[in-house]
Amino acid sequence: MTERTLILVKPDGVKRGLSGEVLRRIEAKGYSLVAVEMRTATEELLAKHYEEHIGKPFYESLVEFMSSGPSLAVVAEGERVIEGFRSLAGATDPTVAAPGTIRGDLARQWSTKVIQNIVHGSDSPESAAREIAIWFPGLA
Ligand code: DAT
Ligand code: MG
Repeated sequence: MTERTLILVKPDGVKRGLSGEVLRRIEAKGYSLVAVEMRTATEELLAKHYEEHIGKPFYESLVEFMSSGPSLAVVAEGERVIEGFRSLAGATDPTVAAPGTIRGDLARQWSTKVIQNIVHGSDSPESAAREIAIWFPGLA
């Protein structure tokens, strides 16, 4: 069944001029872009987006980083796109993310405080539906 996922080019990716490179990889893989919008996330939006991480030691610095500048919010579509984009993105820790992935090729650790890893991708159909509703409330 064709599905949709929520992808973010995070503030580090936008600042480094990598938005186009991420969109290029999504399209080169064969997925369709459904919606694309530049947005600066507020603390309130991030509390919903990162609900599962509230209370963890890195939560406050994660919110500080994620609200530090614009992100490019993207909805992409295709057969198994949720799993497919997670594979394109690579492992959470950019230092050891496999070469060939977005994080493995383009990201690295800059400080011990927060992991900056260029992209977010929904991790399940439930997360995708929830996150698309948060970032694109107008999208059916
Ligand atoms: P992912 O983005 O791969 O789904 P996640 O949902 O576990 O990873 O975490 C969300 C983000 O929070 C992640 O992209 C980077 C940051 N993060 C996760 N674990 C962290 C940690 N132990 N220390 C600092 N930042 C962390
Ligand atoms: Mg996650």
